[in-house]
Amino acid sequence: MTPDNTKCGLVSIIGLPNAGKSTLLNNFVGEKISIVTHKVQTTRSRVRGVSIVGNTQIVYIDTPGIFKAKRRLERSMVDAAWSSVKDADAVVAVIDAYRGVDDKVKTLLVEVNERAHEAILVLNKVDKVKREFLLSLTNDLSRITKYEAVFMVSASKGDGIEDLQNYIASLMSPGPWLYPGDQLSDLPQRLVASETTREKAYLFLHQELPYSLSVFTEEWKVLRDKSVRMRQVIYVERDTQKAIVLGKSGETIKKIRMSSQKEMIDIFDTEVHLFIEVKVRKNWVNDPRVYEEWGLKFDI
Ligand SMILES: Nc1nc2c(ncn2[C@@H]2O[C@H](COP(=O)(O)OP(=O)(O)OP(=O)(O)O)[C@@H](O)[C@H]2O)c(=O)[nH]1
Ligand SMILES: [Mg+2]
Repeated sequence: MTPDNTKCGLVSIIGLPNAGKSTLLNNFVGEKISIVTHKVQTTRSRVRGVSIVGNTQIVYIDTPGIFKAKRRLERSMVDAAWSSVKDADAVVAVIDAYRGVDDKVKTLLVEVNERAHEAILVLNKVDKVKREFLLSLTNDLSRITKYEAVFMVSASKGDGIEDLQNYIASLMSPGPWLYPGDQLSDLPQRLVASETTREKAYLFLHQELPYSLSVFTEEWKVLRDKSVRMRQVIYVERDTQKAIVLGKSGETIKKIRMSSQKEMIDIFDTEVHLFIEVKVRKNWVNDPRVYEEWGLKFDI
């Protein structure tokens, strides 16, 4: 049941690629909503995750990392990130403390501070750095631009998340909740399924990952016994990339399929029979329908 005197707000999570934005979103929500890998440019579109603190509903928006975008898909991803800042009541700027401060971080922090209504600086991955380093890092950062609120957290271990989330809740304004109290995300199930397989592909393809790899869930059939028969297609742009995704005697695609299927059984809480096909589709990154499915701008 929704409590009285509710508060609500949109909070965008922004940062360079690999800073730990998606890990942070998942930790805020308490469930895996957004896929996480050790590779840059994992998140491709805006992913909403919902969290409730007392009478306050916080709607977080995980975004693609900010980088110097060249290709259409890249430009569209970066545009999605910045436009979420415009709509947000508050922005969490996430920095990888282990990586330290360089020009890219500086530019980002200044820009977020200029564009955001409320900006919060979060130093993430503090589990990986020494305390002395953190102190000199915060000193450096305070010389670049002034943030009213600075938090040090470990998104993967959960340290410092509660304080951060309480602070964010205190910034939200009175108003009705945007989502029912038990809804954690706005991703359609098909997209969740596609993203799960994309995550596994990123994890199993190590160095050889084709940048443009994409997963689409083409069939989702609920069988009489309530299990789901699912057919997915992994698109790549070249034959050589297809060979990489398949692996020697199909070993790699088998690992991807098994691992994705296992996780989906968990997520959807039912038996899943997953079939994956790898197809070459030249130039799919210039297909407007793909952008529409992901909620990304095509003409950019
Ligand atoms: N040690 C440590 N690793 C972390 C922490 N947070 C995230 N990571 C790791 O950092 C890597 C990137 O995490 P993501 O959450 O995918 O980063 P992201 O900012 O969403 O990346 P993009 O979507 O590519 O922009 C993963 O390997 C995470 O496990 C943390 O607090 N400590
Ligand atoms: Mg991400």
